[in-house]
Amino acid sequence: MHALLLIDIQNDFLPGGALAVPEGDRVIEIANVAIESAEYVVATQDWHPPDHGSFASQHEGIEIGDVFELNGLRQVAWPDHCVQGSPGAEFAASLRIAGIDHVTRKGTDPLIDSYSGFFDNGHRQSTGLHDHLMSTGVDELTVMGLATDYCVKFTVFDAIQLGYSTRVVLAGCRGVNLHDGDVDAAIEEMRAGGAVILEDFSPLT
Ligand code: VGL
Ligand code: ZN
Repeated sequence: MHALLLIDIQNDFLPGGALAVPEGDRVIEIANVAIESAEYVVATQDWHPPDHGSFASQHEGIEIGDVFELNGLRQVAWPDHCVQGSPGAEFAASLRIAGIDHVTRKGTDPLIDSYSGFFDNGHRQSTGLHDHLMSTGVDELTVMGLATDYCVKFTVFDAIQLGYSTRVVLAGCRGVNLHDGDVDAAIEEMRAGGAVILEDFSPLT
């Protein structure tokens, strides 16, 4: 079975949000069209405790955008974002939320970040998404959402490694581009890894 996998379409990643992705709001209408035609829809939700270790605010002398070591892993320092229960962590208001069949929350452990919807950044713990998809009979994924160069990219890498046939719809993705070229590089890495990269959404069948 085929599923649509929506990555982190949350207020904090939209223009005006705490970790605003340029044009992040543009993905919503594409996601809504995709939800309409999808057999099954899963959404990930970045869901951090207020003291999450990826937040620059938790570390003396570390500024937003700095790279530092968190629990043995390379970590980008982010502004406080997607704090559990806060408005910024909610799905975008205009997203067709009623069409979402299952939500996977990630980034809940304060000691480790989780860009991928499947595992934390150290592949130490799974989020349960793979088990859920397997038990639902999902073997093909169409992925879109935010941000192309972080959570979309790492979710796609894991999806391919886990054996899912994986499509990425670029019109439904936007990236952070902390450094010029990050988004283009992410797209090439996903393609090289085995993802089918599509410019625009078109329903299967
Ligand atoms: C994300 C940075 C930090 C994302 C989440 O959704 O791509 N990026 N947390
Ligand atoms: Zn996050």
